[in-house]
Amino acid sequence: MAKKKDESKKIQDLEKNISTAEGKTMTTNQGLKVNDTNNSLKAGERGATLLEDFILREKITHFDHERIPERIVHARGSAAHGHFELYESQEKYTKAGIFTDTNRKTPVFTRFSTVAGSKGSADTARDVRGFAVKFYTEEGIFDLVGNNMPIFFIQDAMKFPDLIHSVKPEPDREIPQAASAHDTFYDFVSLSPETLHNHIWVMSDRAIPRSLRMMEGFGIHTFRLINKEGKSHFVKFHWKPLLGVKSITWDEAVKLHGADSDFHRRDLWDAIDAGQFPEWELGLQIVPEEDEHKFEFDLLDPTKLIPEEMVPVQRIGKMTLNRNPDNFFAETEQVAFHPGHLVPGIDFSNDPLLQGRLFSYTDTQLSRLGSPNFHEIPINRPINETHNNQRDAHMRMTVNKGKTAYFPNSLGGGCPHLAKMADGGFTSYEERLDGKKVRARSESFSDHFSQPGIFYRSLEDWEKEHVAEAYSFELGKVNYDHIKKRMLWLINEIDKSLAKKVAENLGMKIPSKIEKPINQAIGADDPGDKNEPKKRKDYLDKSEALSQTHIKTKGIATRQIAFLVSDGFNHEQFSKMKTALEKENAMVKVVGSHGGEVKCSKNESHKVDAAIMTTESVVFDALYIPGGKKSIDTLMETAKAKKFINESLKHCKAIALDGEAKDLFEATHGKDFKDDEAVCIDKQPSKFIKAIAMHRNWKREKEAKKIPA
Ligand code: HDE
Repeated sequence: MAKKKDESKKIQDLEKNISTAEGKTMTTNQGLKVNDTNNSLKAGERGATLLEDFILREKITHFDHERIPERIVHARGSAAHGHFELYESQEKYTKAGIFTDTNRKTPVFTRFSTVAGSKGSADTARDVRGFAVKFYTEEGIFDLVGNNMPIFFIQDAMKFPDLIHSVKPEPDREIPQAASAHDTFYDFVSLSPETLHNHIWVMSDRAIPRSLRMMEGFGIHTFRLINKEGKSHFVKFHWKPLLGVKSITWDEAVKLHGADSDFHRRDLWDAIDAGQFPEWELGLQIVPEEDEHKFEFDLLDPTKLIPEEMVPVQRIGKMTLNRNPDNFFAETEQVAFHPGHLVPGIDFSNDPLLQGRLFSYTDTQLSRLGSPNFHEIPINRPINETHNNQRDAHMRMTVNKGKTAYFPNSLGGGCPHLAKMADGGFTSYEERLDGKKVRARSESFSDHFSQPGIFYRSLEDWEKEHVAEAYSFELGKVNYDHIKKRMLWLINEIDKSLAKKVAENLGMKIPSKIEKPINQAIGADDPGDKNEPKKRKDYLDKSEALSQTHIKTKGIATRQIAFLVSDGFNHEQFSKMKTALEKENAMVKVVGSHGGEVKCSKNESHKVDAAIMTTESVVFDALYIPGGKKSIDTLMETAKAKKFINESLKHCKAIALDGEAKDLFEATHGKDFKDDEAVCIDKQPSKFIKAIAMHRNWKREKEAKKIPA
């Protein structure tokens, strides 16, 4: 296959395995030409099938074994290829080539995922999103395996199976799928206060993103950067999306489960397909070693973030995703990430969660991909050569030549020989460690209320409201009062006003005390134990970076705008708006009262992208309805058209109306929102563009919530 010039080294590498059947003859896996793939070999036309039919046997056998185990967590994912470019050398902190060489365009493969649901679950579940980036560097693979939230639920890897068992469907009935709103999860959370910080993020809109392209990513743990002189700095990794951080409402998330359960997967694919490549800047928070203990929290505690006010995020480069995979299974499913895939210049910290992960990721590939040779699968193999004395095992692809598979050897000329440090040999950071062997947790890990408090206080009122509603929804699904009481007590420790709202919604009282100290999960059963949760400390009132409102974005590129029309719509208004929006790279979709084509006032035919009965308002960002008496008369009789308007209002979206469309608006709850900032009646397209760029007019929400749509 001819190589295109701009293809990365990784794409060129993958091409060795890419196969296309275009113009080719069908064969068996053994290369035998096949002339009938529809009928098995039989003893007579109506007779029994013969065991000797190797063509049937091969086809069925392969099919019987097509499935591999889905990931135990992060099973549902979507991925894309791209590259990473560095703005400025970071040699002060690290010797890693990707962070020092500004001439490189490092190929990446990035997989986003939900955590709890199965492979076929809906995209808009309330959940953390995985954000895993595989860098194919010249020095080997570097995987940055993070999430879209900067903290994790637990502090020690030992608790991971418990956390996941509690959130996954309950083992007796296998219910609920891809949802945390159930008894076992809240039983666990309410007994493990270390979960509260990540949990409040999950209750926020960060857990229901508008798009995978509009979420931040975080490495979470503290890592180390090591420079040429061997000096180490602590570092936290951040991904900042250039499209900003945007979310949908819970009502939309629920409706999207049915309207388009592949909403995020489709959105990522379509954007890349349309040449609208999503971009993220990589940010670093650097902490000098000598500052390790200057914070109110422990840098090794993965349930804490470093507020950007304390350590600013320095943006050092940009990742662009510009190519969809060719084959979901071969690439997105078989890609194997591991936080232990490192390159010289980057190293770990002693974060006990990270330390456990270092074991888990290779281990899980053995059952998921079936062999220690998973690194040979095309999507997983590095772009630089690999040589060592590991041999054989299931599905070995490499044909290793020679007699020797041991070191040292003289028969193989001593090869592969060891790398000299000057030639890029890896060495672990020489950290001095002095301590007793103990199964314990540091007391510096026992503040569980302060950072959830900072997060909540940092939110705008509309975001706070969503958090309170999410807690109320989730706890409302819990069947046991004692679990809800424990949760209310804990929420009250985070923020009294939040607990009050949730208690009211649940029709319960906030308990003034609870029967037992809550930290049994790590053995802190007795009052006064060092791991007993400490009282909240308000060392920071707010952190702007935590609210979506302060994350500025420009433009409306890739936003999906529904143009609701029927035959006879006003051509001039339609065209003026369409041209203006498309100039801004928004995606205009014609939603017709019927499928096929609609005729405008000039009697020209326009292709319908979706008939109104096949789509829903929730898949769009904004709504435009041009005038035209005949068109509006038809829409007036179409109940779904009114539902479109009412729902768009309820979800605080931008709406524009021209001419007679006003009458239709008047016949809906729109009549109460004519003066709304994001409702544009007979206005220039520029006003609508501004309204779409707001993402949502949250100021409308309090009133709009009353719309029974
Ligand atoms: Fe994972 N995690 N994890 N995790 N994780 C996996 O590895 C695990 C944790 C994350 O798109 C598994 O290949 C343990 C934190 C992502 O393929 C498994 C612990 C963070 C993905 C595993 C954690 C993550 C995974 C399942 C606690 C954010 C999907 C399949 C010690 C920093 C990667 C696989 C992809 C996947 C174990 C905690 C992120 C079982 C034991 C913290 C994004 O190995």
